[in-house]
Amino acid sequence: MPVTVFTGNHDLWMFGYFEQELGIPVFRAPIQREIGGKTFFIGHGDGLGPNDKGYKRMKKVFTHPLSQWLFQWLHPDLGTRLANFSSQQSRAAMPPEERDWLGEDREWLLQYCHRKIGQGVAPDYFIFGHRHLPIDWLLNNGRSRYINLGEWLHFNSYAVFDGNDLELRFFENQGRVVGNR
Ligand SMILES: [Mn+2]
Repeated sequence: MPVTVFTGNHDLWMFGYFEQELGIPVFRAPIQREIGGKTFFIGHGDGLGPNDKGYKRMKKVFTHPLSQWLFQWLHPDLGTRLANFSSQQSRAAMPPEERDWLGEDREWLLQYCHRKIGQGVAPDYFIFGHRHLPIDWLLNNGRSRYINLGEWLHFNSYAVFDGNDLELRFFENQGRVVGNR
């Protein structure tokens, strides 16, 4: 089965291993693809939209070769501890029971989709993760949909494209999709 990986905020230091050893393509920025006559705009979703300025700054630092060079001089005991700490910080920032729809003005990825549509990018599906909430939202051009895949730790949610339409599903779990359709 072909696998494609999109790096997100937990994978900023994913380098060539998947591509070189496993032949799995890795994308570090959103891509657009046509699949079965439908158009898809796919990405992880980190650092997109109007806000999240702190993360955008941090991403610049983390992806800079100088920071990566400096980090490799830390003793692995310290480096691993630092990496675990920073990763837990961001996971704890949004516990599953608090993951409610924030409203159209506070959902950054929704705003990102609308901005893209304003720029003439109007795929059938915008597909993101990162928000950790299963979302299927009809956008304001009346045609494009913002799909958020949710996540696998609590909701077990995923999306299936049957060649005609795309649907969010839940594996062995009663799930709820946030939507406006
Ligand atoms: Mn993320």
